[in-house]
Amino acid sequence: MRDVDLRSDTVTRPTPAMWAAMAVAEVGDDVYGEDPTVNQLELLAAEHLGKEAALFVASGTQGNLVSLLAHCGRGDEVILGDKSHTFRFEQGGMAALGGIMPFTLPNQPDGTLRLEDIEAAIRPDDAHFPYTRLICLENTHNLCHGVPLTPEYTRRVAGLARNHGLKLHIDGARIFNAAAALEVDVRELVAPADSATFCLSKGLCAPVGSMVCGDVDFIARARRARKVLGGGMRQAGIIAAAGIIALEVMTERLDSDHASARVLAEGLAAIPGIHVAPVYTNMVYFDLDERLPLDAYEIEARLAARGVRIGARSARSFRAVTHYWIDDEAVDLTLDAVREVLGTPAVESPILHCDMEAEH
Ligand code: TLP
Repeated sequence: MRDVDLRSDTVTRPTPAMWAAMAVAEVGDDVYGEDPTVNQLELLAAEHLGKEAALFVASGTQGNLVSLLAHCGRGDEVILGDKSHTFRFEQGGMAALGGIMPFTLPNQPDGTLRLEDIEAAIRPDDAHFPYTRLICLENTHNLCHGVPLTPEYTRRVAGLARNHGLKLHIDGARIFNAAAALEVDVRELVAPADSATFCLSKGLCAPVGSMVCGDVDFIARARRARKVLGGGMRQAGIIAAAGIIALEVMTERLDSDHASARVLAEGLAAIPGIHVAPVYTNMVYFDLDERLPLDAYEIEARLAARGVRIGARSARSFRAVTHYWIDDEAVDLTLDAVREVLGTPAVESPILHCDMEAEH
């Protein structure tokens, strides 16, 4: 039975080219700055994002944490979205390890923070308050259905940050998906920011790793923060070799994952009782009608028994994420399995299309 795993793009295994590159990677001690493959990856990442320097870190979570530690001191405050990954899913690392306080603002359905909300959240210079130091955005925005943030919006937030002497960080775990969806150079998306992270190990298929990008001074501070977090990785060239392929090759093919997501969404939307959220990139969020007798956890288990893995997010909702290993056949198998579990016959025609653009 073929295994179809749509729980996340984090499940992606390395491509054959990555395995080959890892087998022959030149390595050295990266804590001494002597791993040539890591050094090459860092140069390439900085170049791709249009920043002065870059740092190879273990994960997206570590990348965001070292960025926050490099921008903020203890007692400083960070403005970020209430649906951001950094606030929701990083164990409060900024507070636990950095003494940094999150000031959350409501993420709008399009993943943005309202400029007036940001402005109102910035603390005046008053001994009662912490110093506001940083604004964080997330692009694409995971919990907001994988929506990309535009360069225009990012520039406006950066302008506001600059006017108040604040820094701007972008959690760009999937920034190359944003660039592909918006058809812009990724540099445009991060140029207004002081720092940006992106993940090599999600849709880009590398087995491990993320990059932190920014100016030379910021990266020097981030490097120190990585070390204190135990992130000095020594002969990391083995995994950096896969990262180079992720960056140079895999960033060029993300449109195909977005197309698969649209086909999957259209197929799901045609199944009675399923409501599909707008699809912008590689994420398909969908809900179950209250009248369906099975809950999402039961459906998840029955799909898994058929070799199809989709993550239930609550008793009535799911997220499916497309990636390199999800081809047309995998999408068909998924739709067949969902129909079977819900007891719905395949819809021949006409296919009901959900309007992907409607809510954006
Ligand atoms: N997201 C994972 C889970 O943690 C939810 C996923 O399956 O989507 N920023 C964003 C926007 C992310 O979506 C993630 C991972 C991270 C940071 C953290 O990356 P890792 O898992 O490498 O620490």
